[in-house]
Amino acid sequence: MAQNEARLAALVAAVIKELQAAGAFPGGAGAAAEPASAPAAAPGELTLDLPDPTTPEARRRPGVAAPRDPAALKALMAATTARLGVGRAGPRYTTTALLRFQADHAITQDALYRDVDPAVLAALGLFSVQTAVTGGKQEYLLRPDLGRRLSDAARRTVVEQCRPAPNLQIVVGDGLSAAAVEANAPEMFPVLTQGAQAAGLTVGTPFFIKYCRVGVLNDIGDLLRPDVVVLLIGERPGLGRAEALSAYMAFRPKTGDTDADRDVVCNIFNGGGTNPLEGAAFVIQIAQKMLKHQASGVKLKQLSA
Ligand code: B12
Repeated sequence: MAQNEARLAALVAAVIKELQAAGAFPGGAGAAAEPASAPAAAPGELTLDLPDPTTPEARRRPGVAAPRDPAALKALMAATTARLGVGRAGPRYTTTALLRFQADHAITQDALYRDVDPAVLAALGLFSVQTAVTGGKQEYLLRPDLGRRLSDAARRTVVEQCRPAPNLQIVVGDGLSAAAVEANAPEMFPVLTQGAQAAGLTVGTPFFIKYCRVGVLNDIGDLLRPDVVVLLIGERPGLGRAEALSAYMAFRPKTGDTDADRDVVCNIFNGGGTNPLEGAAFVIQIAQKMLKHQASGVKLKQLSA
């Protein structure tokens, strides 16, 4: 028994030594030295003893042991969010690359499953309503049809609280990423409202829709009769990229309309996408175009070609 334990301890020590040599732990002799880890915890105390693998610096740190052209590799990695230069351990990922992959997956799951921070909505002065989804995020994911319809209570609230028939109705929906709404809506809102006013457009009462899908545009059109509706909604997150917001737009949407009647400004986020200020300005331009041609989607493209 004691002999087995001794052999196991020797095996673990050998594996740790190997991982250190491969650079998996801070202080190891591998290609990509990580920053120092947090101090050791007192016994029984939980602590994070690995550096955050998702910081921009960590992402840009090459994992290739001996690149032929280190400067070119760094430039290549800085040019894209794709996973380049992650290195390998034999035919496998390095531990660092695997941990980053898992951390990015966690970021994606967080963005998808959590709710938008109520403080962000309050700061934007939005009241909240819900679609016909009643069974939480799981039902929202499994039943897109329910996310395209406002609940009966939501219909009443919207009619009671919103100014009818504005030129521009702004709505925010959680969609597939709470992080996207939090990261971009606060920057977009002032530009949207001021841009609309400068263009001489009347703006409706904005509100927030929980468990929202793009197709809910039709209900909003039926209830409020706005000329143009813009729905700011969280896009399906990618690995480690959860802040991308879309602005889906439609001219006088109504029951039965499809995506062919809609337009979208996508990939709105700072640091690689359409920045939110530009995105908002673009939305106002499209709204003006929709009003001019009294159309949206494919019809608008044909009329404005
Ligand atoms: C998922 C997706 C799809 C799925 C939608 C299926 C579904 N039920 O979710 C499928 C594969 C069908 C699809 C098809 C198309 N898509 Co698409 N799609 C996406 C993707 C990856 C995510 C969208 C998302 O998160 N929406 C938010 C959630 C909450 O919305 P939802 O209500 O769940 O789903 C609706 C929207 O996704 C919408 N939708 C999806 N794509 C498009 C494209 C346009 C122009 C419109 C108006 C609506 C629309 O359709 C869904 C049903 O109503 C985006 C990439 C991105 N960065 O956003 C591209 C993206 C939106 N799609 C795009 C395009 C071009 C198309 C197509 C026109 C491709 C083609 N040539 O056929 C078609 C048209 C779709 C349509 N509905 O008529 C482009 C739009 C570019 C632009 N600015 O015009 C994007 C940005 C991809 C890209 N980078 O090129 N798409």
